[in-house]
Amino acid sequence: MNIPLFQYSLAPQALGCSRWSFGCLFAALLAISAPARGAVAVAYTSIDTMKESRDQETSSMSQTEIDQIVALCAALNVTHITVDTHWEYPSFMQKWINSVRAHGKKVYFQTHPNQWGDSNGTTGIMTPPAHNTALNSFILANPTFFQSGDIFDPCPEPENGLYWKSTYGSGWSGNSTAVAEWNAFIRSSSDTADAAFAQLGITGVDTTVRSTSPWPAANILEQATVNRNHRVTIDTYPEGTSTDPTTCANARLAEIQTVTNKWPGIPVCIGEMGYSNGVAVSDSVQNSVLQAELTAMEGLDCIGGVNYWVGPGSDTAGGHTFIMKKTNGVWSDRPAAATLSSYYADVLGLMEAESLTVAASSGDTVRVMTDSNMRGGGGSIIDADAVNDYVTYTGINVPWAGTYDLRVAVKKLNTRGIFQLAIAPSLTGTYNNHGATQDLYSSTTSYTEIDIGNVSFSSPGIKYFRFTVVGKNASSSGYSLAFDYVQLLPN
Ligand SMILES: [Ca+2]
Ligand SMILES: [Ca+2]
Repeated sequence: MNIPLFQYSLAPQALGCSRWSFGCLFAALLAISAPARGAVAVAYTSIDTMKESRDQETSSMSQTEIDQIVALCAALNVTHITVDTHWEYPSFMQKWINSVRAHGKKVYFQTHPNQWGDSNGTTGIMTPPAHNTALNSFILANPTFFQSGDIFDPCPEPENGLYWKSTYGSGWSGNSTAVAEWNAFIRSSSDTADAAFAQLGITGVDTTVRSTSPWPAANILEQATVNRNHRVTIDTYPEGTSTDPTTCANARLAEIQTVTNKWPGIPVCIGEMGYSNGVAVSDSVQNSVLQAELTAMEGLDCIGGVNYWVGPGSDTAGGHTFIMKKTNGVWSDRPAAATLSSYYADVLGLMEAESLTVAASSGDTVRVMTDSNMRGGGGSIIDADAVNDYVTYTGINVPWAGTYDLRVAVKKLNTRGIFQLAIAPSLTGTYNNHGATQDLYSSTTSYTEIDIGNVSFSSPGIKYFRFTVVGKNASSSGYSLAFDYVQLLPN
Protein backbone atom coordinates (compact mmCIF):
# COMPACT_ATOMS: atom_id res chain seq x y z
CA MET A 1 0.00 0.00 0.00
CA ASN A 2 1.31 3.41 -0.89
CA ILE A 3 1.28 5.75 2.06
CA PRO A 4 0.99 9.37 0.95
CA LEU A 5 2.96 11.95 2.82
CA PHE A 6 0.71 14.12 4.89
CA GLN A 7 2.10 17.57 5.34
CA TYR A 8 0.85 19.40 8.39
CA SER A 9 0.60 23.12 8.23
CA LEU A 10 0.81 24.91 11.53
CA ALA A 11 -2.59 26.56 11.46
CA PRO A 12 -4.52 25.37 14.51
CA GLN A 13 -7.22 24.03 12.25
CA ALA A 14 -4.60 21.85 10.58
CA LEU A 15 -4.45 19.98 13.85
CA GLY A 16 -8.18 19.62 14.13
CA CYS A 17 -8.33 22.15 16.93
CA SER A 18 -11.11 24.34 15.72
CA ARG A 19 -13.23 24.03 18.83
CA TRP A 20 -10.80 23.96 21.71
CA SER A 21 -7.44 25.56 21.66
CA PHE A 22 -5.36 24.58 24.59
CA GLY A 23 -4.28 21.17 23.38
CA CYS A 24 -3.22 22.53 20.03
CA LEU A 25 0.20 23.77 20.92
CA PHE A 26 1.19 20.32 22.03
CA ALA A 27 -0.33 18.68 19.00
CA ALA A 28 1.75 21.07 16.92
CA LEU A 29 4.95 20.30 18.76
CA LEU A 30 4.58 16.62 18.07
CA ALA A 31 3.06 16.87 14.62
CA ILE A 32 6.05 18.72 13.20
CA SER A 33 8.08 15.56 13.38
CA ALA A 34 5.17 13.22 12.70
CA PRO A 35 6.03 10.32 10.41
CA ALA A 36 4.38 9.72 7.05
CA ARG A 37 0.82 8.56 7.54
CA GLY A 38 -1.94 7.36 5.34
CA ALA A 39 -5.53 8.41 5.53
CA VAL A 40 -6.50 6.50 8.64
CA ALA A 41 -10.04 6.74 9.89
CA VAL A 42 -11.24 6.01 13.38
CA ALA A 43 -13.06 2.82 12.44
CA TYR A 44 -14.65 2.08 15.79
CA THR A 45 -15.62 4.00 18.90
CA SER A 46 -16.35 2.03 22.04
CA ILE A 47 -16.92 2.31 25.76
CA ASP A 48 -15.68 -0.40 28.09
CA THR A 49 -17.90 -1.98 30.75
CA MET A 50 -15.20 -4.00 32.53
CA LYS A 51 -15.98 -2.75 36.02
CA GLU A 52 -19.45 -4.20 35.70
CA SER A 53 -19.35 -6.83 32.92
CA ARG A 54 -16.27 -8.50 34.41
CA ASP A 55 -16.13 -7.45 38.03
CA GLN A 56 -19.79 -8.35 38.64
CA GLU A 57 -19.64 -11.66 36.75
CA THR A 58 -19.95 -13.73 39.92
CA SER A 59 -22.81 -11.61 41.27
CA SER A 60 -26.38 -11.46 40.07
CA MET A 61 -26.55 -8.08 38.40
CA SER A 62 -29.97 -7.72 36.81
CA GLN A 63 -30.74 -7.37 33.13
CA THR A 64 -32.50 -4.11 34.03
CA GLU A 65 -29.35 -2.60 35.48
CA ILE A 66 -27.25 -3.87 32.58
CA ASP A 67 -29.72 -2.30 30.17
CA GLN A 68 -29.48 1.00 32.00
CA ILE A 69 -25.67 0.99 31.72
CA VAL A 70 -25.69 -0.07 28.06
CA ALA A 71 -28.26 2.62 27.22
CA LEU A 72 -25.93 5.28 28.64
CA CYS A 73 -22.97 3.91 26.67
CA ALA A 74 -25.01 3.56 23.47
CA ALA A 75 -26.01 7.24 23.61
CA LEU A 76 -22.39 8.45 23.25
CA ASN A 77 -21.75 8.00 19.50
CA VAL A 78 -20.25 4.54 19.88
CA THR A 79 -20.14 1.80 17.28
CA HIS A 80 -19.25 -0.85 19.87
CA ILE A 81 -19.65 -1.54 23.56
CA THR A 82 -16.87 -3.52 25.17
CA VAL A 83 -17.81 -6.63 27.16
CA ASP A 84 -15.13 -8.11 29.42
CA THR A 85 -16.75 -11.12 31.10
CA HIS A 86 -14.39 -14.08 31.60
CA TRP A 87 -15.26 -17.00 29.37
CA GLU A 88 -16.45 -19.15 32.29
CA TYR A 89 -19.60 -17.02 32.77
CA PRO A 90 -21.43 -17.22 29.43
CA SER A 91 -24.88 -16.64 30.89
CA PHE A 92 -23.76 -13.35 32.44
CA MET A 93 -21.97 -12.41 29.23
CA GLN A 94 -25.15 -13.21 27.32
CA LYS A 95 -27.05 -10.55 29.29
CA TRP A 96 -24.57 -7.92 28.16
CA ILE A 97 -24.53 -9.09 24.56
CA ASN A 98 -28.33 -9.09 24.44
CA SER A 99 -28.42 -5.55 25.72
CA VAL A 100 -25.76 -4.30 23.31
CA ARG A 101 -27.65 -5.83 20.38
CA ALA A 102 -30.93 -4.38 21.62
CA HIS A 103 -29.33 -0.95 21.49
CA GLY A 104 -28.17 -1.48 17.91
CA LYS A 105 -24.47 -1.64 18.70
CA LYS A 106 -21.72 -4.14 18.00
CA VAL A 107 -19.85 -6.04 20.69
CA TYR A 108 -16.15 -5.57 21.36
CA PHE A 109 -15.09 -8.73 23.21
CA GLN A 110 -12.05 -8.04 25.35
CA THR A 111 -11.60 -10.99 27.62
CA HIS A 112 -9.90 -14.30 28.30
CA PRO A 113 -10.30 -17.37 30.55
CA ASN A 114 -9.99 -17.12 34.33
CA GLN A 115 -6.80 -19.15 34.56
CA TRP A 116 -4.81 -16.91 32.20
CA GLY A 117 -4.53 -14.49 35.12
CA ASP A 118 -5.64 -16.83 37.93
CA SER A 119 -8.83 -14.83 38.40
CA ASN A 120 -11.80 -15.88 40.53
CA GLY A 121 -9.85 -18.38 42.63
CA THR A 122 -8.29 -20.38 39.81
CA THR A 123 -4.72 -21.59 40.22
CA GLY A 124 -1.89 -22.87 38.06
CA ILE A 125 -0.32 -21.58 34.89
CA MET A 126 -2.22 -21.59 31.61
CA THR A 127 0.09 -22.06 28.63
CA PRO A 128 -0.53 -20.39 25.25
CA PRO A 129 -1.59 -23.71 23.65
CA ALA A 130 -4.00 -24.33 26.55
CA HIS A 131 -5.36 -20.81 26.09
CA ASN A 132 -5.97 -21.46 22.40
CA THR A 133 -7.73 -24.73 23.18
CA ALA A 134 -10.01 -22.85 25.61
CA LEU A 135 -10.49 -20.10 23.01
CA ASN A 136 -11.62 -22.56 20.37
CA SER A 137 -14.01 -24.22 22.83
CA PHE A 138 -15.46 -20.90 24.00
CA ILE A 139 -16.29 -19.70 20.49
CA LEU A 140 -17.70 -23.05 19.32
CA ALA A 141 -19.83 -23.33 22.47
CA ASN A 142 -21.40 -19.89 21.97
CA PRO A 143 -22.24 -19.44 18.29
CA THR A 144 -25.06 -16.97 19.02
CA PHE A 145 -22.70 -14.52 20.73
CA PHE A 146 -21.03 -13.25 17.57
CA GLN A 147 -22.05 -11.13 14.59
CA SER A 148 -20.33 -9.50 11.64
CA GLY A 149 -18.73 -6.22 12.67
CA ASP A 150 -17.96 -7.37 16.21
CA ILE A 151 -14.41 -7.01 17.48
CA PHE A 152 -12.96 -10.04 19.24
CA ASP A 153 -9.62 -9.64 21.01
CA PRO A 154 -8.71 -13.21 21.99
CA CYS A 155 -6.35 -12.16 24.75
CA PRO A 156 -6.10 -8.48 25.70
CA GLU A 157 -2.73 -7.42 27.13
CA PRO A 158 -1.30 -10.91 26.58
CA GLU A 159 1.90 -9.89 28.35
CA ASN A 160 -0.03 -9.92 31.62
CA GLY A 161 -0.63 -13.66 31.43
CA LEU A 162 1.10 -15.48 34.29
CA TYR A 163 2.80 -17.85 31.85
CA TRP A 164 5.58 -15.52 30.70
CA LYS A 165 7.02 -14.62 34.07
CA SER A 166 6.52 -18.15 35.37
CA THR A 167 8.33 -19.68 32.42
CA TYR A 168 11.03 -17.13 31.64
CA GLY A 169 11.35 -15.03 34.80
CA SER A 170 10.54 -11.40 35.45
CA GLY A 171 12.95 -10.25 32.74
CA TRP A 172 11.18 -12.31 30.10
CA SER A 173 10.67 -9.39 27.74
CA GLY A 174 14.45 -9.28 27.25
CA ASN A 175 14.57 -12.97 26.34
CA SER A 176 14.41 -13.45 22.59
CA THR A 177 12.84 -16.90 22.88
CA ALA A 178 10.09 -15.53 25.12
CA VAL A 179 9.49 -12.55 22.84
CA ALA A 180 9.21 -14.82 19.81
CA GLU A 181 6.75 -17.05 21.68
CA TRP A 182 4.72 -14.04 22.85
CA ASN A 183 4.44 -12.74 19.29
CA ALA A 184 3.60 -16.19 17.94
CA PHE A 185 0.85 -16.43 20.56
CA ILE A 186 -0.73 -13.14 19.44
CA ARG A 187 -0.79 -14.39 15.87
CA SER A 188 -1.90 -17.95 16.66
CA SER A 189 -4.71 -16.85 18.97
CA SER A 190 -6.16 -14.61 16.25
CA ASP A 191 -5.75 -17.51 13.80
CA THR A 192 -7.48 -19.85 16.26
CA ALA A 193 -10.39 -17.45 16.68
CA ASP A 194 -10.68 -16.94 12.93
CA ALA A 195 -10.77 -20.69 12.37
CA ALA A 196 -13.45 -21.19 15.01
CA PHE A 197 -15.63 -18.44 13.51
CA ALA A 198 -15.12 -19.95 10.06
CA GLN A 199 -16.16 -23.37 11.40
CA LEU A 200 -19.38 -21.77 12.65
CA GLY A 201 -19.93 -20.00 9.32
CA ILE A 202 -19.63 -16.58 11.02
CA THR A 203 -17.91 -13.94 8.92
CA GLY A 204 -16.81 -10.40 9.63
CA VAL A 205 -15.73 -10.72 13.28
CA ASP A 206 -12.52 -8.68 13.51
CA THR A 207 -9.72 -10.42 15.42
CA THR A 208 -7.00 -7.90 14.52
CA VAL A 209 -7.53 -5.42 17.38
CA ARG A 210 -4.98 -6.93 19.79
CA SER A 211 -4.21 -4.75 22.75
CA THR A 212 -0.87 -4.57 24.51
CA SER A 213 0.68 -2.01 26.78
CA PRO A 214 2.61 0.74 24.94
CA TRP A 215 6.07 -0.55 25.87
CA PRO A 216 5.66 -3.98 24.27
CA ALA A 217 4.02 -2.32 21.25
CA ALA A 218 7.07 -0.13 20.69
CA ASN A 219 9.73 -2.62 21.76
CA ILE A 220 8.90 -6.30 21.38
CA LEU A 221 6.11 -6.46 18.81
CA GLU A 222 7.46 -8.19 15.69
CA GLN A 223 6.96 -7.07 12.10
CA ALA A 224 5.19 -10.37 11.38
CA THR A 225 2.65 -9.62 14.11
CA VAL A 226 1.98 -6.13 12.79
CA ASN A 227 1.76 -7.53 9.26
CA ARG A 228 -0.87 -9.99 10.42
CA ASN A 229 -3.07 -7.44 12.16
CA HIS A 230 -2.35 -4.34 10.05
CA ARG A 231 -2.55 -2.18 13.16
CA VAL A 232 -1.07 -1.72 16.60
CA THR A 233 -3.40 -1.49 19.60
CA ILE A 234 -2.29 0.02 22.88
CA ASP A 235 -3.80 0.29 26.34
CA THR A 236 -2.50 3.60 27.56
CA TYR A 237 -2.59 5.66 30.76
CA PRO A 238 0.34 8.05 30.47
CA GLU A 239 -0.84 10.73 32.93
CA GLY A 240 0.46 9.31 36.19
CA THR A 241 -1.03 11.48 38.92
CA SER A 242 -1.03 14.71 36.91
CA THR A 243 -4.19 16.80 36.91
CA ASP A 244 -2.91 19.44 34.48
CA PRO A 245 -4.70 19.26 31.11
CA THR A 246 -1.74 20.37 29.01
CA THR A 247 0.68 18.05 30.78
CA CYS A 248 -1.68 15.13 30.33
CA ALA A 249 -2.36 15.92 26.65
CA ASN A 250 1.34 16.16 25.99
CA ALA A 251 1.98 12.84 27.74
CA ARG A 252 -0.71 11.16 25.67
CA LEU A 253 0.68 12.46 22.39
CA ALA A 254 4.21 11.52 23.40
CA GLU A 255 3.15 7.97 24.18
CA ILE A 256 1.34 7.58 20.86
CA GLN A 257 4.43 9.02 19.20
CA THR A 258 6.62 6.23 20.62
CA VAL A 259 4.41 3.77 18.76
CA THR A 260 4.18 5.72 15.48
CA ASN A 261 7.95 6.21 15.53
CA LYS A 262 8.33 2.44 15.62
CA TRP A 263 5.46 1.69 13.23
CA PRO A 264 5.08 4.66 10.85
CA GLY A 265 2.00 4.52 8.67
CA ILE A 266 0.36 1.79 10.77
CA PRO A 267 -2.98 2.71 12.38
CA VAL A 268 -2.75 3.00 16.15
CA CYS A 269 -5.84 1.76 17.95
CA ILE A 270 -6.47 2.73 21.54
CA GLY A 271 -7.50 -0.52 23.23
CA GLU A 272 -7.94 1.35 26.48
CA MET A 273 -7.62 4.94 27.58
CA GLY A 274 -9.28 6.85 30.38
CA TYR A 275 -8.68 9.51 32.95
CA SER A 276 -7.74 9.36 35.68
CA ASN A 277 -6.26 5.95 36.24
CA GLY A 278 -3.83 7.04 38.93
CA VAL A 279 -5.71 9.42 41.21
CA ALA A 280 -9.30 10.27 42.07
CA VAL A 281 -10.35 13.53 40.39
CA SER A 282 -13.40 15.76 40.41
CA ASP A 283 -15.88 15.83 37.57
CA SER A 284 -14.47 19.11 36.31
CA VAL A 285 -10.83 17.99 36.39
CA GLN A 286 -11.71 14.77 34.59
CA ASN A 287 -13.61 16.71 31.97
CA SER A 288 -10.95 19.35 31.34
CA VAL A 289 -8.14 16.80 31.09
CA LEU A 290 -10.08 14.54 28.74
CA GLN A 291 -11.10 17.55 26.66
CA ALA A 292 -7.43 18.48 26.25
CA GLU A 293 -6.36 14.92 25.48
CA LEU A 294 -9.12 14.25 22.95
CA THR A 295 -8.54 17.60 21.26
CA ALA A 296 -4.88 16.71 20.90
CA MET A 297 -5.77 13.28 19.53
CA GLU A 298 -8.15 14.84 17.03
CA GLY A 299 -5.10 16.47 15.46
CA LEU A 300 -3.57 13.08 14.71
CA ASP A 301 -4.54 11.08 11.67
CA CYS A 302 -3.01 7.80 12.84
CA ILE A 303 -5.79 6.80 15.26
CA GLY A 304 -7.61 3.71 13.99
CA GLY A 305 -10.13 3.25 16.81
CA VAL A 306 -10.75 4.12 20.44
CA ASN A 307 -12.14 2.23 23.42
CA TYR A 308 -12.75 4.37 26.51
CA TRP A 309 -11.98 2.50 29.74
CA VAL A 310 -14.29 2.62 31.59
CA GLY A 311 -17.88 3.72 31.22
CA PRO A 312 -19.60 2.62 34.44
CA GLY A 313 -17.46 2.42 37.56
CA SER A 314 -16.49 4.03 40.81
CA ASP A 315 -13.50 5.28 42.75
CA THR A 316 -13.31 1.97 44.60
CA ALA A 317 -13.36 -0.41 41.65
CA GLY A 318 -9.84 0.07 40.28
CA GLY A 319 -8.76 3.30 38.62
CA HIS A 320 -10.85 6.48 38.61
CA THR A 321 -11.57 6.76 34.90
CA PHE A 322 -15.30 6.05 35.04
CA ILE A 323 -17.59 8.43 33.16
CA MET A 324 -20.78 6.93 34.55
CA LYS A 325 -21.53 6.81 38.23
CA LYS A 326 -24.13 5.05 40.32
CA THR A 327 -26.05 7.16 42.82
CA ASN A 328 -28.88 5.71 44.90
CA GLY A 329 -29.05 2.73 42.53
CA VAL A 330 -29.29 4.82 39.37
CA TRP A 331 -26.53 5.18 36.77
CA SER A 332 -25.85 8.57 35.20
CA ASP A 333 -23.17 10.31 33.14
CA ARG A 334 -20.36 12.39 34.55
CA PRO A 335 -19.70 15.56 32.48
CA ALA A 336 -16.78 13.97 30.61
CA ALA A 337 -19.18 11.56 28.92
CA ALA A 338 -20.47 14.37 26.70
CA THR A 339 -16.91 15.39 25.86
CA LEU A 340 -16.06 11.86 24.80
CA SER A 341 -19.27 11.63 22.78
CA SER A 342 -18.42 14.85 20.94
CA TYR A 343 -14.95 13.56 20.07
CA TYR A 344 -16.40 10.29 18.80
CA ALA A 345 -18.87 12.12 16.57
CA ASP A 346 -16.09 14.30 15.17
CA VAL A 347 -13.65 11.55 14.24
CA LEU A 348 -15.60 8.38 13.52
CA GLY A 349 -15.03 7.22 9.94
CA LEU A 350 -13.61 10.57 8.90
CA MET A 351 -10.82 10.91 6.35
CA GLU A 352 -9.40 14.25 5.29
CA ALA A 353 -9.55 14.66 1.51
CA GLU A 354 -6.06 16.17 1.61
CA SER A 355 -4.75 12.91 3.09
CA LEU A 356 -6.24 10.65 0.43
CA THR A 357 -4.23 9.19 -2.41
CA VAL A 358 -5.10 10.27 -5.94
CA ALA A 359 -5.35 6.95 -7.78
CA ALA A 360 -6.41 8.34 -11.15
CA SER A 361 -7.65 11.50 -12.83
CA SER A 362 -8.57 12.94 -16.19
CA GLY A 363 -5.16 14.59 -16.31
CA ASP A 364 -6.30 17.82 -14.73
CA THR A 365 -4.29 19.04 -11.77
CA VAL A 366 -5.34 17.61 -8.41
CA ARG A 367 -3.74 19.52 -5.58
CA VAL A 368 -3.85 19.97 -1.84
CA MET A 369 -5.38 23.32 -0.97
CA THR A 370 -4.81 25.30 2.19
CA ASP A 371 -7.85 26.88 3.80
CA SER A 372 -8.14 27.54 7.49
CA ASN A 373 -11.93 27.24 7.30
CA MET A 374 -11.66 23.63 6.21
CA ARG A 375 -11.22 20.74 8.60
CA GLY A 376 -7.57 19.86 9.02
CA GLY A 377 -6.60 23.22 7.48
CA GLY A 378 -7.29 22.31 3.90
CA GLY A 379 -8.65 19.96 1.30
CA SER A 380 -8.13 18.54 -2.16
CA ILE A 381 -9.14 20.31 -5.36
CA ILE A 382 -9.29 19.15 -8.95
CA ASP A 383 -8.86 21.97 -11.45
CA ALA A 384 -11.39 20.40 -13.77
CA ASP A 385 -12.31 22.41 -16.87
CA ALA A 386 -14.84 20.24 -18.71
CA VAL A 387 -17.62 17.69 -18.38
CA ASN A 388 -16.27 14.13 -17.82
CA ASP A 389 -13.18 15.34 -15.99
CA TYR A 390 -12.70 13.20 -12.89
CA VAL A 391 -10.57 12.35 -9.91
CA THR A 392 -10.43 8.96 -8.21
CA TYR A 393 -9.30 8.91 -4.60
CA THR A 394 -8.24 5.85 -2.68
CA GLY A 395 -7.08 5.15 0.84
CA ILE A 396 -10.69 5.22 2.03
CA ASN A 397 -10.91 2.21 4.28
CA VAL A 398 -14.22 0.51 5.02
CA PRO A 399 -13.76 -1.26 8.37
CA TRP A 400 -16.42 -3.92 7.93
CA ALA A 401 -19.06 -4.99 5.44
CA GLY A 402 -22.33 -3.19 5.97
CA THR A 403 -24.25 0.01 5.38
CA TYR A 404 -22.83 3.45 6.08
CA ASP A 405 -24.17 6.97 5.91
CA LEU A 406 -21.70 8.71 3.61
CA ARG A 407 -20.91 12.38 4.05
CA VAL A 408 -18.72 14.44 1.72
CA ALA A 409 -17.68 17.89 2.86
CA VAL A 410 -16.98 20.43 0.12
CA LYS A 411 -16.02 24.01 -0.45
CA LYS A 412 -18.53 25.70 -2.73
CA LEU A 413 -17.65 28.68 -4.93
CA ASN A 414 -18.74 30.50 -8.08
CA THR A 415 -16.20 28.54 -10.15
CA ARG A 416 -17.37 25.02 -9.28
CA GLY A 417 -18.91 22.22 -11.31
CA ILE A 418 -21.52 19.55 -10.63
CA PHE A 419 -20.29 16.06 -9.72
CA GLN A 420 -21.53 12.50 -9.55
CA LEU A 421 -19.85 10.17 -7.06
CA ALA A 422 -19.20 6.54 -7.98
CA ILE A 423 -17.46 3.92 -5.82
CA ALA A 424 -15.59 0.75 -6.81
CA PRO A 425 -13.85 -2.01 -4.84
CA SER A 426 -10.70 -1.63 -6.95
CA LEU A 427 -9.27 0.97 -9.30
CA THR A 428 -10.39 -0.94 -12.39
CA GLY A 429 -13.47 -2.50 -10.80
CA THR A 430 -17.10 -1.65 -11.44
CA TYR A 431 -18.06 1.86 -10.32
CA ASN A 432 -21.58 2.28 -8.99
CA ASN A 433 -23.11 5.74 -8.63
CA HIS A 434 -24.11 6.86 -5.14
CA GLY A 435 -26.37 9.76 -4.28
CA ALA A 436 -27.69 12.49 -6.52
CA THR A 437 -25.52 14.80 -8.61
CA GLN A 438 -24.19 17.62 -6.44
CA ASP A 439 -23.86 21.22 -7.59
CA LEU A 440 -20.94 22.92 -5.86
CA TYR A 441 -21.78 26.34 -7.29
CA SER A 442 -22.29 29.12 -4.81
CA SER A 443 -22.14 32.84 -5.52
CA THR A 444 -20.08 33.24 -2.36
CA THR A 445 -17.69 30.86 -0.64
CA SER A 446 -19.48 28.31 1.49
CA TYR A 447 -18.50 25.15 3.32
CA THR A 448 -21.04 22.35 3.29
CA GLU A 449 -21.25 18.74 4.41
CA ILE A 450 -23.28 16.84 1.82
CA ASP A 451 -25.16 13.76 3.01
CA ILE A 452 -24.75 11.38 0.07
CA GLY A 453 -27.02 8.86 1.81
CA ASN A 454 -26.64 5.20 2.64
CA VAL A 455 -23.97 3.16 0.90
CA SER A 456 -23.67 -0.60 1.38
CA PHE A 457 -20.34 -2.40 1.12
CA SER A 458 -20.32 -6.18 0.72
CA SER A 459 -16.70 -6.38 1.79
CA PRO A 460 -14.36 -4.35 3.98
CA GLY A 461 -11.09 -2.81 2.82
CA ILE A 462 -9.74 0.02 0.70
CA LYS A 463 -12.26 1.47 -1.76
CA TYR A 464 -12.03 3.84 -4.73
CA PHE A 465 -14.14 7.01 -4.82
CA ARG A 466 -14.48 8.66 -8.24
CA PHE A 467 -15.91 12.17 -8.55
CA THR A 468 -16.87 12.94 -12.16
CA VAL A 469 -17.87 16.35 -13.47
CA VAL A 470 -21.29 16.00 -15.08
CA GLY A 471 -22.01 19.65 -15.76
CA LYS A 472 -22.06 23.08 -14.22
CA ASN A 473 -24.55 25.57 -12.93
CA ALA A 474 -25.47 28.19 -15.55
CA SER A 475 -24.11 30.83 -13.19
CA SER A 476 -20.77 29.09 -12.61
CA SER A 477 -17.64 30.16 -14.45
CA GLY A 478 -15.93 26.76 -14.17
CA TYR A 479 -15.93 23.05 -13.40
CA SER A 480 -13.52 22.65 -10.49
CA LEU A 481 -14.37 20.51 -7.42
CA ALA A 482 -13.01 21.03 -3.90
CA PHE A 483 -13.30 18.43 -1.13
CA ASP A 484 -12.65 18.82 2.58
CA TYR A 485 -13.27 15.35 4.01
CA VAL A 486 -15.16 12.11 3.58
CA GLN A 487 -16.99 10.53 6.51
CA LEU A 488 -18.42 7.03 6.67
CA LEU A 489 -20.76 6.64 9.62
CA PRO A 490 -21.77 3.05 10.36
CA ASN A 491 -25.53 2.62 10.41
CA1 LIG B 1 -9.94 18.66 -18.19
CA1 LIG C 1 -9.84 18.70 5.16
